[in-house]
Amino acid sequence: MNVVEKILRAHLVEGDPAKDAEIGIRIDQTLTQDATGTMAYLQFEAMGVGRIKNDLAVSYVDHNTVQIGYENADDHDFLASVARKYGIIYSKAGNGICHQLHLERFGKPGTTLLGSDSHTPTGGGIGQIAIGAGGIDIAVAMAGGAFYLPSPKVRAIRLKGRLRRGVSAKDVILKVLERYGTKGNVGWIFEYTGPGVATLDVPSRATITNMGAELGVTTSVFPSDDVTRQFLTAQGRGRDFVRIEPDKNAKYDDEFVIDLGKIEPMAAAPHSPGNIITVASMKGVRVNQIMIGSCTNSSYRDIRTVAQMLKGRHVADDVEVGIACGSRQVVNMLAADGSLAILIKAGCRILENACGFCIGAHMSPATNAVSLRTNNRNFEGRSGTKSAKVYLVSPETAAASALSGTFTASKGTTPVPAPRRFPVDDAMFLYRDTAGKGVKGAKIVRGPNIAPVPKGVALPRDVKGVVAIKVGDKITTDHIMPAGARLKYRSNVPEYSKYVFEPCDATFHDRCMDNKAKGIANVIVAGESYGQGSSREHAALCPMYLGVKAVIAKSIERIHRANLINFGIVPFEFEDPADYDAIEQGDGLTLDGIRSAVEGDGLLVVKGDRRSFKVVARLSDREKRLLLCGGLLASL
Ligand code: MIC
Ligand code: SF4
Repeated sequence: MNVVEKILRAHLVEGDPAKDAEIGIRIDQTLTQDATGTMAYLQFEAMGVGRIKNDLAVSYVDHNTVQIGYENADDHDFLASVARKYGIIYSKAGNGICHQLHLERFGKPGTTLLGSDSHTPTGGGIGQIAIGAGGIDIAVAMAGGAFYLPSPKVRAIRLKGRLRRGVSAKDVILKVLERYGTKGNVGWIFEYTGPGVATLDVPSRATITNMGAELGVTTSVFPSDDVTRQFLTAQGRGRDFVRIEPDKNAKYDDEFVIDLGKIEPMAAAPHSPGNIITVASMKGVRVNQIMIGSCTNSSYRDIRTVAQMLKGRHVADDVEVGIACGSRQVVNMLAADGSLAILIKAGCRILENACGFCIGAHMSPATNAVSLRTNNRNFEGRSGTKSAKVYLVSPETAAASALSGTFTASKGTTPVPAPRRFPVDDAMFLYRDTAGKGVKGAKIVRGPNIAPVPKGVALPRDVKGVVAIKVGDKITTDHIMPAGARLKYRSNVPEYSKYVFEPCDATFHDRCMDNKAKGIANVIVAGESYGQGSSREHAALCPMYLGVKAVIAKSIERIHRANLINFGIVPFEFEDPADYDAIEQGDGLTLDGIRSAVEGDGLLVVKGDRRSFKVVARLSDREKRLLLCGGLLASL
């Protein structure tokens, strides 16, 4: 067996992984972050379970930490009170970014982790099957329920050789993205294997599995080997180590070989993590801003590397350089070894160890600026500046470019050795003593920013609708439900719903509310790979609130498709993608017999104003049940 099979088989509760159908797995650990967590816990509360039923649940606060106005702070208080009541560990704002912290302090090889954040696969760096999902799926897992996924196909990414100086893990994952792109990978898990694996430390492995999210795969995983053991031992968690390696004759559905020694510094050009170029091809082009950090590249290894490169030098006059570390542990280590002083002296702006710039919460670049960033997404406008050109690069490229003020490939620096002992301080993880048990009768704190979760209604027999919006290919959940300045409304669905599709068409909300008032259903028409990116279930929940009953797309990405079903929106695909061209925004659509189509084989003939066309929703029995009663919450 390969690593994926070993872990999935040990957690299987339903289905047969050998068949091309849905399987159900037991979830050992869950994580949430504040921006998706409030909704996840409101839904958990609505399930009426007295305390968590899985092994470990951690609630992190890392996204909404800017606290302009009362909303973010209201959310934090709510999350802390929920954690105490239900036996969840609470990570205070300032402790760090969920994925970095979970890797450091909780992730265990051979276990399953479900997180309400698409970069949860960071845990794959220590041999964990770590999957991103919508908040309500996390709520179900905390209540002891299974998580369902299509039985995965496994691709071996066979690594050989060793990286050259100046080249690092970010360049490896950009190479994989160059080969496989950001669409068409739904249902796959990428398993890293081969002799090159042993040359990569845990933070590097985690960078690679983290950004596997951009491929749209279910998750990515490395084996758990001596390097993993060393990392866990240095974190004082040697007891959590188990060895999990593929059998000698392990089989895979496909294979891709990468010679690490041949990789050169790479970049993802605007506006997709799949637009891959080499740094050399941009040599000399001026850069205005450089942001280092995010859950992809914010480990001690990464920031120490940057400090070594900036030592005794100063960043170019006309660039702005910001650094956000992944955790308090990282900051403490940099403070202790003098790196922090080097970075300050070099003219870097030291930011809070949180998501911050990555989610467009602050540090937006200037109009038309070129911004080099070590994070994982460069969707148009995500930085907060629509006209900015964001390139994703390694910490080495970022540091070399900070010094020159232009795109510069790094010549490298002395490799940072894996620390023998990390300074462990868990003081900002609260409620460890009541973890798993909770405090019966504890009060939940609910400020005015915490609104109740709306419930879906049963799917009607027929639907009379209208194309409320027609969008193109690769529409991300950042297009559907923008973050940045709007992020603070995450706990208030009626308010947040005002911004659905704001980056594409700010009139969407009003149009939908008008239709809803007239009893006309809203339908979204989209191209390929609809719903890429973030796990935010609000991209389904808010459209549900606006009366959206169906999405008709050429193809839909995994997490978003699951979220649509969880909120009672039918995810149809065109039988013939060419029909997409024959539909316009504003067209009337009649979906007669939609309920019996969902009950049956998912096939439906839609009557449009211009002509009729066929759509299909391929659904498991479980998914059919959810859709028929109006979503997961309505089904309970
Ligand atoms: C992201 O990187 O897009 C986010 C913000 O972390 C999201 C979660 C969210 O929208 O809250 C993700 O990756 O799932
Ligand atoms: Fe936070 Fe950015 Fe990572 Fe999302 S991708 S979890 S916003 S650091």
